[in-house]
Amino acid sequence: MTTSTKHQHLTKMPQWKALQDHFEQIEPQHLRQMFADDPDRATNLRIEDLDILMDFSKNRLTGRTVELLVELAEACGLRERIDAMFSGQKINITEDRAVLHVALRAPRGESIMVDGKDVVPEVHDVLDRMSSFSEKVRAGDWKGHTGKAIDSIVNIGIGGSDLGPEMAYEALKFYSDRNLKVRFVSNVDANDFVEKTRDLDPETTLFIVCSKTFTTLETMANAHTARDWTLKGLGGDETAIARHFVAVSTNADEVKKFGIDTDNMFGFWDWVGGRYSYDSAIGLSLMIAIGPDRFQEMLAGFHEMDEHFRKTPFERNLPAMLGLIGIWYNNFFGAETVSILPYDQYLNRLTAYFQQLDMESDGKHVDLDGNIVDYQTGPIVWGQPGTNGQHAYYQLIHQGTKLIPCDFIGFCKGLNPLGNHHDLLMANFFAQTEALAFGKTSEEVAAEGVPAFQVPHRTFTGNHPTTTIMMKELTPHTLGKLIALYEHKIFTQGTIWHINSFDQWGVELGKKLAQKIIPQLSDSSEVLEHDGSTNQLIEYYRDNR
Ligand code: G6Q
Repeated sequence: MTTSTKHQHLTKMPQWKALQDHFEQIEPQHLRQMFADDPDRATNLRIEDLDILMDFSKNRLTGRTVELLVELAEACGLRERIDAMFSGQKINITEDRAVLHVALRAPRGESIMVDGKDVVPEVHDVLDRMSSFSEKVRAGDWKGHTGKAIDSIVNIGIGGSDLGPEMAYEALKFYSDRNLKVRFVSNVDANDFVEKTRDLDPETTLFIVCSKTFTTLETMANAHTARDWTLKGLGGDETAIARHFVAVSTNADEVKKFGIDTDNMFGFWDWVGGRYSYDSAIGLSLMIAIGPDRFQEMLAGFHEMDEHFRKTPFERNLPAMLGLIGIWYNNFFGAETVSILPYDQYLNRLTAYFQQLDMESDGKHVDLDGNIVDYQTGPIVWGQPGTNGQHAYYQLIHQGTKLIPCDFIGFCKGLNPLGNHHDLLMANFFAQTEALAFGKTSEEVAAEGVPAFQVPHRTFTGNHPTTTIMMKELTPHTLGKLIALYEHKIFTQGTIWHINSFDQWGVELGKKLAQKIIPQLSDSSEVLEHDGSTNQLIEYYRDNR
């Protein structure tokens, strides 16, 4: 088991103190002034690499801030931690596991060792099996029980076994086979299963049960309901299950118990965290939708970003800088949240996905040595695609009292050229970061002839920080780069905070309590021994269910 390296307390480090002192100088400055003082600001505070332009000049920082943040990253051992992750060391110390989502996109022929075994050949074996299965389904050669081709795919999973594939399917829908219906059932609420299957035909529906453990309550409940739905629709013949169910799991025993032939099981490994798993077999539904070649293009995009993260000096390193900018606001400005705003409708599930990726990874209050931290860790992540948010909550970002750093994500080309829609979308994209940074002074407002009583209400203070990430076009390849960018951003921050970004003990307690409550709901003779509030709520439910 790898223990954490000897660690100096974060807030006592000279690099941290230097940033605190520096913050005192930066905090009173306005972006308006910063741009006026430095004509090269926009060109100096940006990184262009891997066909990505990341402009961070509209942030409340200077070149000196970048230097100090990079010094902090170095002092916190970011370089060593990256090497430890990429070389398969067991950096997930509370679960004694390696953290190797980067191996999922390692090209054939590379080698990454875990416990003396090269894992890359196994990754490619599974990818090959996924590819041939996907091709069969896409070509109509995989027949259902009654001999009909499959036209509907239902992924059953939750959390990491749902959010990633769903987000990526939505993101890459443009590239998907439109003859296939692809659905994602996750909630244990029956409304989810019923609504997602109401127009599907059991004869032509394939369920992919995705669960690393194959014991998750919600997924197993939905999988059993799907089994009943299939058997009912196909006359009750148990042999139908083999044609209509495949599993993605690390738990072959439980898959067998459920009745799925392990020939129809696609494996992955304990060194892949759920929320980092959609580029493993957990992405099978996506691969069927977009085809194996496009899936491979996506993996190549991930890998490009992995290599960039591993090899590029931090001041030119996209994920490292994105992470360090986040540290600057989270720990020095005291910002509680970060808003991620993709200007692309296909990315409508991106922020929900990043919410899990970030908040489950870095939502920790104990450091790697078991000490309670005395600094802030992971931010609250939220947002939805522009321009819709502009007509809803952007008001608070512009004129509220809270500091909300935002990431704006946009593409130069739209996938569906339709009149001037894309220019309209992007005009808003550019206008928002400009308005947020520079605002509108009361003098400017008054000069427009606005009545005096309205002037304070119509003034925009500006100085609201944004980072703009632009790519040429949304493709499988660019999606891979974008997701890896945020994966490594989160890793960078977790490293600075000296926390384990790869466990999630916080979800356990609620799960255990739910198990205890299940029998109490239907059996009124079960004595309730919760707190007064919980007892009262359960009683109300029992009386009215
Ligand atoms: C992700 C989490 C969690 C997990 C789900 C589903 O990192 O561990 O979201 O993915 O609880 O777990 P199973 O895949 O085991 O069903």
